[in-house]
Amino acid sequence: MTTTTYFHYRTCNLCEAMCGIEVHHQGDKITAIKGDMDDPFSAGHICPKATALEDVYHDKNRLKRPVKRTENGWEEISWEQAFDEVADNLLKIQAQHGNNAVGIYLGNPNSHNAGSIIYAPALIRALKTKNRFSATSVDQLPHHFAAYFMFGHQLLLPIPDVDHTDYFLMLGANPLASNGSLMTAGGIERRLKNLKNRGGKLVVIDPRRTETAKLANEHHFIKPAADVFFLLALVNVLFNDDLVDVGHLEPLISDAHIHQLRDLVADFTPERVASQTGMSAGEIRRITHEFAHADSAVCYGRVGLSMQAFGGLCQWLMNVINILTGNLDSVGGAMFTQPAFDVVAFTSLTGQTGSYDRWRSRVRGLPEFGGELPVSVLAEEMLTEGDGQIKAMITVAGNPVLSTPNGAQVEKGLESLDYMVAIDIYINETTKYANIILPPATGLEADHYDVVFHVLAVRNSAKFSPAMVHIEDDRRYDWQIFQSLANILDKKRGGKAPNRKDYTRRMSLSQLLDFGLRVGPYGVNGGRKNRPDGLSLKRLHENPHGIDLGVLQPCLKERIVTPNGKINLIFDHVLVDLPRAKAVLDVPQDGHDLLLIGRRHVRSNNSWMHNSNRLMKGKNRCTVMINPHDAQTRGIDDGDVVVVSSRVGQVEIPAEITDEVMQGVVSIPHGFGHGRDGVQLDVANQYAGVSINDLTDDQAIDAMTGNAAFSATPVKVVCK
Ligand SMILES: Nc1nc2c(c(=O)[nH]1)N[C@H]1C(S)=C(S)[C@@H](COP(=O)(O)OP(=O)(O)OC[C@H]3O[C@@H](n4cnc5c(=O)[nH]c(N)nc54)[C@H](O)[C@@H]3O)O[C@H]1N2
Ligand SMILES: Nc1nc2c(c(=O)[nH]1)N[C@H]1C(S)=C(S)[C@@H](COP(=O)(O)OP(=O)(O)OC[C@H]3O[C@@H](n4cnc5c(=O)[nH]c(N)nc54)[C@H](O)[C@@H]3O)O[C@H]1N2
Ligand code: SF4
Ligand SMILES: [Mo]
Repeated sequence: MTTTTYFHYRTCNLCEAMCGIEVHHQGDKITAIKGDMDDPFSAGHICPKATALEDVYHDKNRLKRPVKRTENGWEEISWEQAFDEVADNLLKIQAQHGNNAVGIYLGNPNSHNAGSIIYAPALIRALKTKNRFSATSVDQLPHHFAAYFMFGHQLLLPIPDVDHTDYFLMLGANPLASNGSLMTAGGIERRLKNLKNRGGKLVVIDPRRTETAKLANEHHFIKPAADVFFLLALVNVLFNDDLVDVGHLEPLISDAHIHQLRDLVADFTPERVASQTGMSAGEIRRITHEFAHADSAVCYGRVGLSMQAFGGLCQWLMNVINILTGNLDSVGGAMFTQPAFDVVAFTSLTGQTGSYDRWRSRVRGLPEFGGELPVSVLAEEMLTEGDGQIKAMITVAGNPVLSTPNGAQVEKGLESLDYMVAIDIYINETTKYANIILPPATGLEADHYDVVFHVLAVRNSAKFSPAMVHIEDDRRYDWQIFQSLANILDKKRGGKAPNRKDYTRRMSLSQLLDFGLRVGPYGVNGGRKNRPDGLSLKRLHENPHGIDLGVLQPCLKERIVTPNGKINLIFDHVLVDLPRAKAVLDVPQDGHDLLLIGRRHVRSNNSWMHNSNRLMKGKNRCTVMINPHDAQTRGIDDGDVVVVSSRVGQVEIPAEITDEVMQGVVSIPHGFGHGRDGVQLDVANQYAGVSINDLTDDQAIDAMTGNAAFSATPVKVVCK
């Protein structure tokens, strides 16, 4: 055992912030994890989760080799046997019931894992199924939807230029807890404080006075899922008060669209929307004027705005507001990154810019987007008998029992399957239903490059994280599992040999990363800034803290991929959905009891970081927050266990009385609900909590995009 301390530099891949970390280790024993002060992007920032990478690394519950569920419990088996059995069982089911009888669900950590992002498509193609699902449709699908229809590519997502903006209008996001989303910005608290220090303004609109709201110059409560009306009124004021000025965007916008837009929002005056939103007409007008008059401004909204009944309209409207004020693709506004490994350019070249309605779900008839169906239909596709029913599932780095709406129904679905495979590192609430679990080597053990989050960052940069340690010969990385399974499925189908043009079938992760960096915009072998000292994997190896590639630059003209090269300000779905909003506006609000929203805590990460003692100890975080007025009228005292019930289920949970949540609103964090039979998470089981998704409704979706509408689930709360 070595006693020499080594310093290992890498990027923390737990959330979207891309913080540089410095891991102190003696061989494979970690002695400390600190922020990397020399990382040009995050400049030393980390959150408490970074140190928990050590806990995941040493976690006794973490699986390292394939396991098979038998009558005598879980038994370790070889990779060869595991791949063989998995392929045989899936192919048998497909032969009997058709290709769509096998479904696949990809969870959030896939997007934080270079190997999964690059290699999962090969497995998906090899499965030949249309029943593909992912966490996208319980998260950011409306962002992709708006980007696809407005800019021509589902990944052309505008990112707030937080480091240069003068006015940040933020809705339904709490970056002080989440560390920023679709806004990769290591050290977001520092960046927001800098914004205030340079005289800028941060305005937060949220049904809860969050950590971020407390830092802001202004916070306004808004009724859950009423944001669409606030945003429509904002556009209305822009037109009526003559504040529209698209500036440099003029060549990209058609006048006809501007005129049409003015008519579309004509009814939504601040006065009309005041009672629905809970915001006064005067405040809405003042915010609009301040936004329009700021030297630069950006309107940004995250999960609170996409996980709701009008998620699609909200994301469209936020783009519209940035465009009408000339703040899109402009310094201090909403900008587009130019990443070194440019997935947007690659996929544009191959025509994979996005897709819509090429097929529909069998039971509810919901359209696919980007090759995936909304995960809200997953349970009914497993449980409804008939041709095309899902009989087998593969879950990859996902926990849909805890993270998708009506989780109890998903659980029933998984229980009813003929066969299930999980590619995962734990036996948790979802993977316990698998017949075989294939566990990858991951985290500190794996090479890493943030293929996704460099595309969503507030600054252009590139960094490669090599594996800290060598893994044993009988371990596999995610990318190797995808590659092996895809190849073995093809081979057993007896078809042609795998397509040699599909590089992911035969090249390693580092070969593909090197290739992507070389031909990318900063690469040695191509791109706009072709130069001999350009990027390659070797260059990144030589710069372990990462390489800064500069501030975001206006670039939409070069990056937009709509057929006519213009921004599509209005698209058909908007015209279909606006009347739905109008109808809701005209209905007097009542008939429900309280409206449920979610929340995040800086020491949680969705459902899977709860097995770290240092993250879990302390005050119980799985509580239902309730406003003092609502508590009093129900005779609820702080700490009382209450029963929260919805159309689909009920949970018992301690009440936390606080005026942080607005009257009429209650909040429960997601990702809890451990401690169930068969779950092998020793620490998480001690802090079990209950699952908010035993209350959220699989029938509640955003009609435009199919995204789950978690926010504003109607619930009753009574004393136990
Ligand atoms: N610590 C931690 N960090 C994380 C995660 C985590 O679980 N824990 N998860 C990661 C993931 S997967 C994601 S997608 C990002 C999400 O990143 P964020 O979107 O910043 O996440 P939240 O903290 O949930 O913020 C959502 C906010 O929306 C508010 N809200 C709810 N409903 C409404 C509504 O109808 N209208 C308005 N205006 N606001 C509403 C909530 O009160 C909450 O403050 O965070 C990532 N980072
Ligand atoms: N009510 C409500 N529900 C929500 C949300 C909410 O705000 N409110 N948030 C939603 C959002 S934004 C998201 S993104 C989803 C997340 O939903 P999911 O992605 O389904 O859930 P996670 O909790 O992220 O589960 C991650 C799984 O990946 C495994 N894992 C971790 N690292 C690796 C790895 O490197 N390789 C592999 N193969 N497996 C790994 C973990 O063990 C765990 O099983 O939840 C959504 N659900
Ligand atoms: S903020 Fe995110 S990336 Fe940074 S240390 Fe925490 S979990 Fe890791
Ligand atoms: Mo997410």
